[in-house]
Amino acid sequence: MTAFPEVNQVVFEGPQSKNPLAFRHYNPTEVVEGKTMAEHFRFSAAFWHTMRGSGADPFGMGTMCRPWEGPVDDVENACKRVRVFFEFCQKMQIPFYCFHDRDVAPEGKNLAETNRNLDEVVKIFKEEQERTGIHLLWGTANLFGNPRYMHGAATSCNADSFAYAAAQVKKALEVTLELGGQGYTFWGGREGYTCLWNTDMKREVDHLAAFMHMAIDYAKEIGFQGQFYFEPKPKEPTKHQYDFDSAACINFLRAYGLQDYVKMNIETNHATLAGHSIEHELEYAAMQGFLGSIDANTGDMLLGWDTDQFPTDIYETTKIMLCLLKYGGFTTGGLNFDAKVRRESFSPIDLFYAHIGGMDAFAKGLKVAAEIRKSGELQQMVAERYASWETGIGAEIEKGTQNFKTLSEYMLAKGDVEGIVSGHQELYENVVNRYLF
Ligand code: XUL
Ligand code: CO
Repeated sequence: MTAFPEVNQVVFEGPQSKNPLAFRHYNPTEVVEGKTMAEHFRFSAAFWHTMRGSGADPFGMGTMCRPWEGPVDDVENACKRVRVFFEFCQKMQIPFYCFHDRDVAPEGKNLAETNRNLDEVVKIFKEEQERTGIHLLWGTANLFGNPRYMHGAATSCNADSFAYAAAQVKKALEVTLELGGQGYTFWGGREGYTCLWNTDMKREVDHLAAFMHMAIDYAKEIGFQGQFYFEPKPKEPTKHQYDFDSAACINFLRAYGLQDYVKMNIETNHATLAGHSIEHELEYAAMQGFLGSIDANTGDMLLGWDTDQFPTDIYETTKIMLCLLKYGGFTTGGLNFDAKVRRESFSPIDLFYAHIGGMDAFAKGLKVAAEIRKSGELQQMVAERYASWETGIGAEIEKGTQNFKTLSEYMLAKGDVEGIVSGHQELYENVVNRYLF
């Protein structure tokens, strides 16, 4: 039985290929800067979009044609869907996947039945992992969809909602461990607020930290050694999410003593919603040792909401790969396509076109980034820009041997600043473009 009879294996055919079901740049075994492309990217497919994306939006119902879906969303149907997912990942040469608990198995009458449903489906995941060699990059729990989380989960005003969320994450951690997952992601869901009049912010943020500590404690107890990630998003669904951006998240982690256990999972479209670029978010996290994983997608600059489109912009993938290479790449993390096909792209084959486009855009970005790094041109220009810190007063300030008094004496003797040079931003932009076209 095959769900995608029109696709064999998507393979690398080279830049000249016009085959829409082949890679033009992603060649998993090609070595760039000492690692294969497969090792660099650790590509992952998102179960929630790829298998559960219905195409529904606030203005219309689902549009997707998914012939493998049965008439009812029961455990049997869920198990069948898992096999389809693994066929897809295998044909795409995608070595990892991510899921939320509720994407993969239907909720039952109560928590116990829901947990049993999940266990049934997890058996199929295990079988399929063994059959294909595909691994779980990270697991997570959906703490936002059910009405019990209308006020949030860990930050809810209702203590039972917190308790239910704890029970859900406990189970999600067990399942992630069972599947050999390499990480676990916290995304805010509804952890934020819309109206400060009815909100005790301090209490909510304290609770969020307590919740994460409980998750970490439980992970230790059961022997889950995967990496925890925190995924920033500034808004949607709440107006003010507590996990606004890398800076807010890292501050939160440090303030509550979580910094040794949690790294960042950074998503392109979320960065845009925060008024940042993805490269800003990555650089900010990475320079402090918090870069964990990436949710790759892109937004639409004209729509301004979280459209979760597949990334195709080579300029952007180049910037992402420059940052990743600079900081040594992923360890436990990977590049998860938290992206969905457009509502109008309803046929199963579109799932292939979408992922091929994303993987090729990143592969091309990697090659361009490696070329830029190899020439050393940009690094040289930046080094020259900061040359005043290499010797003299600059070197002394960095060494910590200067203070306000000595610097004042230095400046009084010198009279004024010397040696300011142009930022040459346009030149930098032209240099980068030279590697692109
Ligand atoms: C939502 C989002 C989530 C997280 C996992 O915007 O990105 O799918 O990646 O909960
Ligand atoms: Co995401």
